[in-house]
Amino acid sequence: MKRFGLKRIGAAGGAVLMATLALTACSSSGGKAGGNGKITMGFAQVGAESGWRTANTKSIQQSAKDAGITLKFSDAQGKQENQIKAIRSYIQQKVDVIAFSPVVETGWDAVLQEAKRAKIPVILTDRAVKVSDPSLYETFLGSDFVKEGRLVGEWLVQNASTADVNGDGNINVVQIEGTTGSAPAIDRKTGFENAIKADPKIKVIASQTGDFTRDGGKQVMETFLKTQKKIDVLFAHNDDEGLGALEAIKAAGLTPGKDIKIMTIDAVHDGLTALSKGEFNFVAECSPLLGPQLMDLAKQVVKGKKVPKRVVTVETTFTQESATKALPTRKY
Ligand code: GYE
Repeated sequence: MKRFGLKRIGAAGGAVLMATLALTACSSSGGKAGGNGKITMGFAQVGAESGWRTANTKSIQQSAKDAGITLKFSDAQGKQENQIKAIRSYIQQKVDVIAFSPVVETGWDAVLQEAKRAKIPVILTDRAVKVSDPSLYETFLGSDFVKEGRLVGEWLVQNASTADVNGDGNINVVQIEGTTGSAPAIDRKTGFENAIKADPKIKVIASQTGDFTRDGGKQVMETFLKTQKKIDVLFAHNDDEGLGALEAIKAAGLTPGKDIKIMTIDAVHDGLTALSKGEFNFVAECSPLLGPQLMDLAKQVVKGKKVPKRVVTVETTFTQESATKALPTRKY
């Protein structure tokens, strides 16, 4: 079995990906279409929980059209059981390739084995799974969530001198986590908490899930504001949670960005707007524009070509100045 290295490819790096794939070897397994036949993809989406997800769905639908791929799309409304049902129905419909963004990491072995038995290749997009047999999927396309969390933590360590808002010598962080059990929530927490170990003054004093939604972020922040006396910093696992938290902070008579420093992940338009206004202080980017790369990968696996097991999107980080510059041309 040939080994493939980790490829780092930007959201607009389809050309690089194609070049990479062209060099890879053919395998005998894979889908039935290919050649000039039209490919049908079944895509099981998480839901519509955030601005990121909306942009991701649009990217997938548009790219399928552009690539001439017939897309069967389902929205699981945040429930794993719905995603499993959708995948089973794609297997029954004998689609050429199944792609999905797994709501949580575990519990996929059985349904992925069914897809394998039906010889339908599976591509993971955005979020990872934990399965006993890695041959149950062809490739995983998405961000490095541990790195995103680390970049946020490193920024806080570097800016610690301005983050002790309460001036008591400690930097008290509250964390609003993403969906419990999801790869981005697990990995962002790990990356962040490891990075802040560099400064013993920085402590996570409370951490709770906001399920990646505005409402969730607002509710959790209300609880934090009631139960925690000295909050210096908020780390929200996505922009929407941070935007919900802004409402709670303002309602408590505090000024976001000043009385509480705020760091988030995603960098969708609304998040960058808050950053540009000084209501957020730092945002790590997570690109939702995975559609073009997904369609490229789908065409390859349907032809039975081997593709890199992991394709990582290249991302950046934003401060107030760079957010202000990026906003006019921001695509999502
Ligand atoms: O950060 C969040 C969304 O899985 C990377 O899911 C994705 C996350 C994203 O709901 O906004």
